[in-house]
Amino acid sequence: MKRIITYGTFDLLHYGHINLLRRAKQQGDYLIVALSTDEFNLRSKNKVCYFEYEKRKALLEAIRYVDLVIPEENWEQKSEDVVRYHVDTFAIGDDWQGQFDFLKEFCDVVYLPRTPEISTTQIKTELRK
Ligand code: C2G
Repeated sequence: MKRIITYGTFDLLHYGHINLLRRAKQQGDYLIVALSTDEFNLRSKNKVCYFEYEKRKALLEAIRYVDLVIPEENWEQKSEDVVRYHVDTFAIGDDWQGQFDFLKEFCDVVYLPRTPEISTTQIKTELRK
């Protein structure tokens, strides 16, 4: 069984996220999503989530491509996660191109095409009009 892991906030879940999760799942058989906690978002990603962690987790768990959701609490946990969960491939959107090449020591690393013209920031901006 080929195990894939990806990371993200996935707040205000939209079709760009779904495309990413589908593409990540297509890399193997089992997809783990490390979901940024509210604290990690606030402290390190400068993101204030609309939906709290438990709600974002429930949304992800309802998606057919997702097999397991774990918390992402810091930037440093990835290599540990890859070992602990016996991950074969780390996958993430190509807006992160090259940022996680250090993980090639532990697993394959793939950067997947980001869906253009959709983002949480854009949704929030348009809703304010
Ligand atoms: N994404 C995408 N297309 C979009 C928006 C997002 O493919 N239009 C992808 C991102 O590239 C990422 C995933 O969806 O792979 C989740 O996006 P975010 O929730 O914005 O996550 P991010 O802030 O990139 O967090 O340690 C890594 C970070 O936690 C990644």
